[in-house]
Amino acid sequence: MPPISETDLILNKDGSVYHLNLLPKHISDTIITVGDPSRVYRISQYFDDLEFEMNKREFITHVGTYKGKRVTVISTGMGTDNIEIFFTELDALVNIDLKTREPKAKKKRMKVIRLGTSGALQEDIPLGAHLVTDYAIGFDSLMNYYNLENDGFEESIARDIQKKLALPFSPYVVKGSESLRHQIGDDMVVGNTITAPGFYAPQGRTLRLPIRYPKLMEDLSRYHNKSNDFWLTNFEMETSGYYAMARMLGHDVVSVNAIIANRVKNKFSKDPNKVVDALIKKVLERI
Ligand code: R1P
Repeated sequence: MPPISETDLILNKDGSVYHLNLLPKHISDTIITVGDPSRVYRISQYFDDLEFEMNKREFITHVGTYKGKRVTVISTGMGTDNIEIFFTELDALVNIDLKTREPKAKKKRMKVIRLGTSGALQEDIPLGAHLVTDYAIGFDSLMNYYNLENDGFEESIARDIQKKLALPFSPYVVKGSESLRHQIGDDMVVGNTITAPGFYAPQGRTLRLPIRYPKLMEDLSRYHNKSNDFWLTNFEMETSGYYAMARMLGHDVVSVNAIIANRVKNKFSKDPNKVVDALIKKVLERI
């Protein structure tokens, strides 16, 4: 294999990867990721010390230690398009020799924990709950550009959702890391998460524009695959990208969600920061 070209793998002058602006030495074995850049500071406030900070676009990174364990926290902004950039560059940092531009012979398996916010699709998931995603259901188009391999169960759920909701596109269904789910989220609500390619119409919200699927939210919350007792529990905007990229690149990932809205009850948390903060403390203790 020839070395990866300068335009496929873009490096900055200091040798760091293009968007994350990080070097291999900035990557801890377990990475915590968040959507909101300000959440990086909410996490690193608990660190014993902060050894490194980087700000580049929406990718803000803090590296430090928590109770003696080295942790890298990175924000990604919103959407699976950013997750593709994040995961590809993270993987390049550990699995490609940036000097020779060749993949390393021995691949490293990273642990990545997405710590995000989300809206519940079931009445009985209360505001303030912490939900760990078992399966992600991608309504985004990222996997049109990769060859993600799915098992028969994932394929059958994807087909069933498309059929029952009469969607003009085919969603993709992908499971996260079972071991990481137990490590981080054993006492959390276990759910199946819809990843939407937007916040308003793609999640059934209407302000001024008429939307194409006014019943989307209702249909998703009522969806039930009886033979597998498979329900859909919540909406957010990144998890499918994480689970799919992790499977293809050979990493372990789990998505934990602070439930700050209940879409069925039309309720939004009075104090979302409190819910997120409780989740941050839980995750830091368990990594
Ligand atoms: C939308 O408000 C954003 O919040 C959720 C969604 O996935 C989307 O990114 O997660 P974060 O709070 O982690 O950004």
